[in-house]
Order: sequence, then C-alpha cells, then structure tokens
Amino acid sequence: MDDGSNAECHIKGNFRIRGIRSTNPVAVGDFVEVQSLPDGTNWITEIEDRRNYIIRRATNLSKESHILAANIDQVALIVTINHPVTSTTFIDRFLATCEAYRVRALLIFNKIDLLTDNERTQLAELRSLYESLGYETLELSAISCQPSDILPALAGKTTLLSGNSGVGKSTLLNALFGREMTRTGSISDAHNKGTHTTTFSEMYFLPDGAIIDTPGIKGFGAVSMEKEEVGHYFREIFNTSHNCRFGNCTHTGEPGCAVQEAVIKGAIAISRYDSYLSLLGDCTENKYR
Ligand SMILES: Nc1nc2c(ncn2[C@@H]2O[C@H](COP(=O)(O)OP(=O)(O)OP(=O)(O)O)[C@@H](O)[C@H]2O)c(=O)[nH]1
Ligand SMILES: [Mg+2]
Ligand SMILES: [Zn+2]
Repeated sequence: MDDGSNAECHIKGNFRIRGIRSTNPVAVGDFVEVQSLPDGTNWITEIEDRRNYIIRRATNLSKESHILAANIDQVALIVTINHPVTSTTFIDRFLATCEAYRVRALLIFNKIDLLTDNERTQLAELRSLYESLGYETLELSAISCQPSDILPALAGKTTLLSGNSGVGKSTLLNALFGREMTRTGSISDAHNKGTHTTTFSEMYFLPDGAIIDTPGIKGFGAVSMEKEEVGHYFREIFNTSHNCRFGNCTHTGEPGCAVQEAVIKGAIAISRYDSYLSLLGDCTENKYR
C-alpha cells in the first residue's frame, strides 16, 4: 500500500487486461488501485499501464503468456560456471531477450569460491567477452559477500533476478539484506542442478530500489522472434551485418557475409555465433508447427 504496508488483495475472476492474453492478470511490479470494503477485504480495481513487462509463454505452443514481472529497470542474470553449469547459449538467449524487450541486462557470476583454476580462466574470458559487448558484469560469492558488493549495481532501479534453479538468486537476496528473507535450496548431487526452491516471484524493497526474486526458469522470455529480427538482438552481429553484401543476410552461408568473416577471423566469438544459430533454428521450427 502507499504507506509501505502489505495487504492481501482479491481480484475479480473476470478481470482481464486489454490486448494481453495472460494467465495472470496482475504481476509482480504492477501498480494497482485497491478498494477496501467495510468487511475488511481488499479488491484490485485497476492496474496501471505498464512501462514494460517480461512475459513467458505458458508452453511453447500456447498463445497464452505468463507475465513474469512488470515495470522493471534491469534484469540481473545470475550465472554459475559450475554448480550448476550455465551454458553460453542460455546466457546469449537471455541477453537477446533483454534486447528484444529493451531492458538493461546485468550479468552476475556467482559461486566464484567453488571454481577450479580452469573455471577461473573461463570466468575471466566470459566476463571480458560480455564487457566488450557493453554488458555490465560482476563476480561474487553470494554466501559470503557484503551488501556493498552488490548494492551499487542495483541503486535506483527495480531489478529482476533471473537464472537457472540453484545458481543462488535467493542466497544473493539474503546477502543483500543480511538476514534470511527467503528460503534457499541445495544442489542435487546426482544432477548438479538446483531443486526449484523458490516457487513464486516476490518483490523486496531496498533503501534505494527494489529487487524481485523469481523461481529458477528455464524458458525465460521465449519471445516469439521473426527470423529476420534475431540478428538485431546480438549487438556485435547487428553492427557487423551492415557490411554484409545482402541487406537481408541471415549470416548462414550467403556470399559476402561480413558476420561469417568476422567469426572466422575471431572478431565475433564462436559461442555467440552458435547461440545466434540456435535462436534462428527455433524461429524456423516454430514457423512449420
Ligand atoms: N559455495 C557457494 N554456494 C552457494 C553460493 N550461492 C548460493 N550457494 C548455494 O547454492 C544453493 C542454491 O541456492 P539458492 O539461493 O536456493 O538458488 P536459487 O537460484 O534461488 O534457486 P531456485 O529458487 O531453485 O531457483 C544453496 O545451497 C546455496 O547455499 C556461493 O556463492 N557459493
Ligand atoms: Mg530461489
Ligand atoms: Zn551476413
């Protein structure tokens, strides 16, 4: 509520937002108007226009979408080199989705206390790759870090925490507040994966800003992209594509393709190009469903 207190609110069954077919009419981050009735119940009467929102389709085939969060300033993707392994394809798909939503992305590499020498090298390479593309990156150990290690990156913003199950989103949140705000779970020994401890999204207010913990999500923002669009969401591919011979080049074997040339020369990382191809493949598949 306006005074900073929490209130349990109901919503009418037929409440729907124009233009969006969503499984949840109200999402974390929404500003709403609430009417309090004499019987003590509170009813949401109005949802204010959203500055932006991040959606996830309920399933790949479904036209209904789930609004993950609304009115956010940046998304922090928590990445672990190991325990669990986060693939570069996952990171790049995530970043492409943020580009599509025009939402700022921040990469937080967590669990650096667990890294072997090889994994440390990998971390340094990945940070330098993403920094070179203009993404802000951080590295830390959420189990032992201080709020001051993270707060500057969150100041003045509403940040959505995202990342695979078990990467430490809830642990990071607890570190920020210096006490247990939310439950954390262990990594399964058998699968080196998280166990989906957080089951719904929740917003927490910081002295300057807010942070939203979300359940570990596999299919974050499976936005439907047109094949021609995919290249726009990879910054270096987009920039290089201006030098391709054909304006509609998909960078998959056309003659005079500047992107493929840059990949061969090492100016564009192979991991990024692979991720591009993987997203492109999805578009082609969806078309023929
Ligand atoms: N060694 C180490 N373990 C960590 C670190 N951060 C988190 N963990 C552990 O990783 C496990 C998973 O952490 P959570 O915070 O529950 O992960 P989550 O991302 O919230 O997972 P979901 O809620 O399932 O999406 C817990 O056992 C944490 O203690 C870290 O920096 N170092
Ligand atoms: Mg969690
Ligand atoms: Zn090309």
